[in-house]
Amino acid sequence: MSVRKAEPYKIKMVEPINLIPREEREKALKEAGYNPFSLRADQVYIDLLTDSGTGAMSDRQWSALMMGDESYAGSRSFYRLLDVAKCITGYKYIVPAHQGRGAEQILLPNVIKKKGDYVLGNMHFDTTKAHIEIAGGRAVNFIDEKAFNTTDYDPFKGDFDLEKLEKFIKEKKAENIACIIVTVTCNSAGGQPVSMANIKAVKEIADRYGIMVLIDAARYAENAYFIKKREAGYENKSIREIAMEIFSYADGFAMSAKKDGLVNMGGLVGIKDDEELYTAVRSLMVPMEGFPTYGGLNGRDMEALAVGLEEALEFDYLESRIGQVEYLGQMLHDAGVPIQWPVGGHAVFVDCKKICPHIPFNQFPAQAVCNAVYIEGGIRPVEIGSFLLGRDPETGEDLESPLEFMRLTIPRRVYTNRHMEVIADAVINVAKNAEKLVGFEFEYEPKVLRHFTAKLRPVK
Ligand code: PLI
Repeated sequence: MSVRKAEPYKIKMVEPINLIPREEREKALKEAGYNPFSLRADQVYIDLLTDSGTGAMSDRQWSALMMGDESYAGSRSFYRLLDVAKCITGYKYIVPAHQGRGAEQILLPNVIKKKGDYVLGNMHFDTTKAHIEIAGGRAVNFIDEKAFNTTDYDPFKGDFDLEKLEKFIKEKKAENIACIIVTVTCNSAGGQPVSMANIKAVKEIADRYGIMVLIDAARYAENAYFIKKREAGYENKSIREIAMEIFSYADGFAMSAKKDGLVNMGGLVGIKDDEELYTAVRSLMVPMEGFPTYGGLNGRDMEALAVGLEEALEFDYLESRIGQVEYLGQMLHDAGVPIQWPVGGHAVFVDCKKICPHIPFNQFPAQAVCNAVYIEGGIRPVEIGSFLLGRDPETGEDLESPLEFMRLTIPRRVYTNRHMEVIADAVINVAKNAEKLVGFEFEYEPKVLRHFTAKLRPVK
């Protein structure tokens, strides 16, 4: 009989959290314009807004902070980070950045050579799409249709539709395609992994047409874990070996280190061996992020990241981290709450189209569920649906998202399974009474990235 395992750590420091009374939650949400982004963190009991930069660092990381070398140029901490990142990825060039979008803003303008060039992805994250567009490119998604069927199990719902991808390249011609970005795991589709076979096939297609492949590596370690657990031939490989193979099928990567880097702030760009691209990235970096040996990071941040990158590749850590997300997902699934199935790596994505079929997409059903979950349990989820998607820039019409998700995003090493049970109770209660929920309309709508600062009111 195998021995049951718990979290591979014990807790050395705690941060108090507090559930304010229901009437106060109602008042707080109203004052926040029915947009949980505008709540003060003190008004939140369990914060599931994001897994980005919200994780707990280990004692090894905290002690590494003390070793930070704050030299403007040539910091020892930079070289330490370089050694670790090179060893994990096998890449020749590594450049630090202040976070994921910092990495995108120095890499993408050097890859998108002319206005209107396409950047193909499984499903680009919103900051990636924004940086593609700022650099003059056009972002197109090729996620396999299976991602949109939230009910049926598929081990790799982050996969590309390879046929569609190749057809598009043939139609639009390789010279009009800047690169292909493989986002692992695929956040927007529900934290769903991409199989190694699919990543390899994307690389083969790209090579046939001479197109560059980049990895959006924010959650690469979690993707490697899923490959080990679900893909034949990888069960006996280490997470490190799998990660190295993922990176081997690309020419470069942008990484938000706030996820699988296990730090509160940080990012990286990696370039396999293209010296010309590296030189271009370094020159853009100086005005945008900082001198090439710190890239917007303190020396101490680079030390903590060097340790975090290693810790995130430990199998026991990943098993416990993803196991906790699965624990929450399983409780919801067993209670009949519709979720993206199987559960993704960093979050449980609740299918709110199914919970609130009576709320039209332009009254934001997932936002209605998020708000109700805050009122119910002081829990702050985030909407990933039509509220986030915004309007068509040409017609001004609200765009309809294919999926209306409430994302319950689990920070790394922060909450216990008891918290997961409390979250499940609140979500199950809300789902049971969902027919009473109403949609929302705008009181104030910002022109860009509206979901962060919009103010809403319930539809009468
Ligand atoms: O938040 P940044 O700038 O460190 O990283 C941007 C970013 C890039 N790619 C992917 C796949 C992301 O998920 C991502 C950021 N994600 C956030 C903030 C999230 O809440 O999911």
